[in-house]
Amino acid sequence: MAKTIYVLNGPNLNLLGTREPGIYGRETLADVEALCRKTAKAHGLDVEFRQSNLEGEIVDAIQEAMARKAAGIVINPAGYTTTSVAILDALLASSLPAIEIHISNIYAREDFRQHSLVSKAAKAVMSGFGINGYALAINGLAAMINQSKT
Ligand code: CA2
Repeated sequence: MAKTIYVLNGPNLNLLGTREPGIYGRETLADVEALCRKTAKAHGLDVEFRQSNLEGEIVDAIQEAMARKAAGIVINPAGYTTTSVAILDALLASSLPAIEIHISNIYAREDFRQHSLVSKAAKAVMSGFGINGYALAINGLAAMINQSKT
C-alpha cells in the first residue's frame, strides 16, 4: 500500500489567488493541491490535503497523521507560524518528519513573521519559492522518507 503524506495549510490560504497576488501569486489553493498530488505521485506517495482557518483543526489533522502512521507532513502554518505552541507541540508529539513551507520569503518581510515556533519541530524550512515550494518540500520529504528506509 502507498504511504501517505499530509499537506496542511493554515488560515487564509483558502484565499490564494484572489488577493495580494504580488506576494502570494495568482495560483489558487486548488492549484497547490494539484501540484502536491502530481509531485507526491512521482514518489509513489498519496496525499491528504487540508486547509483550515482553525488552530484546533490543524492540531487534529497532525494527530490524525500520527494515528494513521503517515510518512510525513508538509505544513504551511500561515498566521499560526509565530504564535502556535499547540501546533508545535502536536508536531513534536507526532515524531513525524515535518517540512515547514512558506510561499513568500518570510525573512524579507516584517520582523513579526520571522520568528517561527513551528520551525523548532521542522526537519527543514522552505520559504520564498512561491507555490513551487510545496513541490520542493515534497521532494525533500520523499528523500528523507526513502533514506529512513535504508
Ligand atoms: O508566505 C506564506 O506562505 C505565509 O505562511 C502566508 C501567511 C503569512 O501570515 C505568513 O507570514 C507567510 C498568510 C496566508 C494568507 O494567505 C493569503 C493568500 C492570499 C491572499 C491573502 C492571504
